Amino acid sequence: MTLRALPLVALMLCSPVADAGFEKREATPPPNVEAPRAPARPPKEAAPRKPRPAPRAPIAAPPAETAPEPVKSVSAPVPVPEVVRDCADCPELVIVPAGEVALGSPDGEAGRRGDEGPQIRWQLQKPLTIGRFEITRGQFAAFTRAANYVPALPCGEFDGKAWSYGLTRRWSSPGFHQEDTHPVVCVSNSDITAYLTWLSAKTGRKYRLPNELEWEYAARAGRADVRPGRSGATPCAYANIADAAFQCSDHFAATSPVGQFRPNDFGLHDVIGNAAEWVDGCYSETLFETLRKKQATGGGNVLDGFFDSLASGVGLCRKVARGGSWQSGPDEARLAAREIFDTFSGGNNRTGFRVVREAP
Ligand SMILES: [Ca+2]
Repeated sequence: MTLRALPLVALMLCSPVADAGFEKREATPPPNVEAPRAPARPPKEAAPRKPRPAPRAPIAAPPAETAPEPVKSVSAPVPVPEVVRDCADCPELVIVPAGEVALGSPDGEAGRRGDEGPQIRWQLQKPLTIGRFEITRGQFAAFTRAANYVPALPCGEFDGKAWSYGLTRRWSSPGFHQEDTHPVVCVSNSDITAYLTWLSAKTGRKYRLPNELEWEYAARAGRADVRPGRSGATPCAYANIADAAFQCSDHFAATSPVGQFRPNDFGLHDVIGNAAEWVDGCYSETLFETLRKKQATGGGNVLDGFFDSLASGVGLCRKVARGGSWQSGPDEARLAAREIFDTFSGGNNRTGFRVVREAP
């Protein structure tokens, strides 16, 4: 029972079922956004799970499919960032300034795993234009209509004890109540790639996912905190999390409307909680150590090709989600936490994404 790996889907990819509609890791064909995709067949049998590290507890069990509770108001002033977007219904973007921040977590941080360090000083060398919010269900729905796109891969869900995958859960029916203003979840790598391709074509601008370093820089907003919020602030003012585990109440049992909670100092909302966020690239246990060594030898702080080389050198490109979700307790809902998934062939009902728009 852990959040760090999804072996069932990994094994599914190695089975004949993979040829019947499941994404193969080694072959990532460009998504066809013009024609509907045939629905994938469910796996024929469950594969045994490998032993897992101790789970990060506590974890919220999924809620019943009921309407959300009343929203708690936040009376303190909220900073208003400069917002840009490429069309009326395009994602709102904020411009994160260049600068330097410590990435990763210090040795003594509660809930820390070894792959969050060593802490490094990292420079964002050019401003980064990144989503103010997670992509919403309404935005994703508009894409599926415009592109006639039909996601085909299963969606995972965690019941508080174990993961399961099936075709009954999908972005439009993730297993709990959602409005169009909620972050889309149950999106796979193929789905996200198709969305980004469509949005780029629609706007004439290049959209992509942030990589891990960009994500953490933007999420930290220059701060070394465990999670957003000034000293003494309740986590429930900044994030939709497994609030009972934090001994506060955010009033949402599953996802909430994006922007419901206070932004960080760069104007980004929901960097912790609500939907966890897929980031670009493959997982490396030694990401921070590799960067530290490169910096120490005068090689700078850019890891050009690093993530791609991981994908080509190993059997599976394990994917990473950052920020924790509505289902995350204190260990996962941290700015440095890295959730790892053995494959990205299917999404899950607690993870969505945020976009980056590249400079012209
Ligand atoms: Ca919550």
